[in-house]
Amino acid sequence: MLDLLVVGAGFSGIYMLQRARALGLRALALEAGGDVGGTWYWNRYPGARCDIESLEYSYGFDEALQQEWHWSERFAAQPEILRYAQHVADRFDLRRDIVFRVRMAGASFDEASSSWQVTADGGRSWQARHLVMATGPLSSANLPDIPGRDSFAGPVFHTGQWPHEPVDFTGLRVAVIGTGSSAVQSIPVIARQARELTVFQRTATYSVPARNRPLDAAQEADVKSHYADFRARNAQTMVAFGASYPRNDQPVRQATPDDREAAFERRWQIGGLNFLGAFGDLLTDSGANQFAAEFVRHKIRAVVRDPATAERLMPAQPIGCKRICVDTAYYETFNLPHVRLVDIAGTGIEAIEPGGVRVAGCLHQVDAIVFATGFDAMTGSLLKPDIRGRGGLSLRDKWQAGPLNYLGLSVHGFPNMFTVCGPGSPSVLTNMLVSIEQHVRWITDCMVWMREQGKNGIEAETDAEASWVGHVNAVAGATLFPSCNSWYLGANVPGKVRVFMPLLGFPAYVQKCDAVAAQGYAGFHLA
Ligand code: NA7
Repeated sequence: MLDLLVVGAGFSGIYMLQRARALGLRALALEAGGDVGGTWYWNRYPGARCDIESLEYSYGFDEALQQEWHWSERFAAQPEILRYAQHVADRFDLRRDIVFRVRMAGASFDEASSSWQVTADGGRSWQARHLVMATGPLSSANLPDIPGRDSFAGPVFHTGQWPHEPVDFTGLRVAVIGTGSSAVQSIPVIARQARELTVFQRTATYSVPARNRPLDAAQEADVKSHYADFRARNAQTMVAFGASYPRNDQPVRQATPDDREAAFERRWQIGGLNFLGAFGDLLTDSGANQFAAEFVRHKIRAVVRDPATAERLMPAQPIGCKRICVDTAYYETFNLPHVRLVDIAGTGIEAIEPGGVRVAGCLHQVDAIVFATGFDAMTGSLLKPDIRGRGGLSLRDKWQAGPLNYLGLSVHGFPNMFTVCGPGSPSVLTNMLVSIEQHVRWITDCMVWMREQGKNGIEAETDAEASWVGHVNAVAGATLFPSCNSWYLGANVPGKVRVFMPLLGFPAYVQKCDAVAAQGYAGFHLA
């Protein structure tokens, strides 16, 4: 029997494998893709790029690794991040314990042996003491069920399932549906090829310029001279990144109008997600938020020449309650004569027909459709396989009213199952690499502790998980996050229960996890 079976060989899965092996645990990983990389294996759409800076979006667990790897840009593009994941897999010889092109079908917990029986499509199966779901919070594509969707005569793409072979839009009329991060990154690149580009927008989005550039050699050398300190400082921020641009805790109304605009402008010029760190209350006070929102709307007006298009691009929701986008020439792209914006707020898309996309009775003729419609976030990839815990309890049934778990790590009724960056943990509200490393360390330390203590079963207690979900929602409730229809709340998927899933605040979460472990895994039942 394996000590652990890991599902997924993205950044969570490969580090889980590396650390388990280093601690003398027998581990195997299953991966649906043909190689490591997870998100960065699947999301190959034009313009795909990380919105966390390269020097931060990388592992810190091995000093030699972080010294030897060189990033070429401030924000790395998908091919380079994929090469990095492949490099890590080679460097630590991880591929020999990864079964590729195998998709988990289900798993069931056997009480007698206190172990998991995991099955894959095609009928193969494995037995393991622990099941580690390293399936990623944004890996289950959301392909909306639009009438006639499958009748379209031309090629159809989803940004999160992009083909491996090159896609050439030259001379084609292309539709992009959605205006989240994937759309904002791909639209300017697709526009360079397409003959016509029509963007279907349900909710206008706030986007801040990336100001991407080649990585500065002096900055790289400086960070590498004290990499551990650099990472530790980042891990002490709420979001586990961006300590180089410290958040100004001052409330926005304490600043004079000139100072306020100057602070926003400074961050706009720096570029990237740190824009919302300009003042301390932008995500907690809707009046304060309006100042930042209006600043961005003003930028949109200044860039987009056609006033009607600029108006349609103007977001109305609080800035930041949906993840802000980081772009290169997104708004500028709408000045190109062959790019059009179709507002579908209120109407939605009526139908997809062989020749195009119909909205409010009007057929927009296109040759190719790109769905940039996001993911069934946080729970989608956990609920796709049929996971059965003690007594045959299904995870889908257990989570009918939302993902009930403790620390985003463990579910009552599902002993010895851990979720890496599961709902209820900071995950997508942080630099994912930092959260991944913290979870992998915590989970593997727990397994080693169990081995030393002669325990063969661990699961969250019911009280602990109920109060944890309450805590996650209370923390979010003190902010503006729940005030719009974001995927954090599951609002982007029709019929999904509305529960705020990620936890805001990395340092407090780490403290809590450490305290739980120090108290002999308080809130967990051990067998
Ligand atoms: P997102 O951010 O969920 O964006 C998806 C976009 O697709 C968004 O504009 C949605 O509009 C739109 N959408 C979703 N369903 C539909 C339907 N049925 N009709 C029209 N438009 C629709 O996904 P991304 O892939 O861009 O980014 C996900 C994360 O990956 C991102 O936050 C980064 O962390 C990396 P809506 O806003 O729901 O009205």
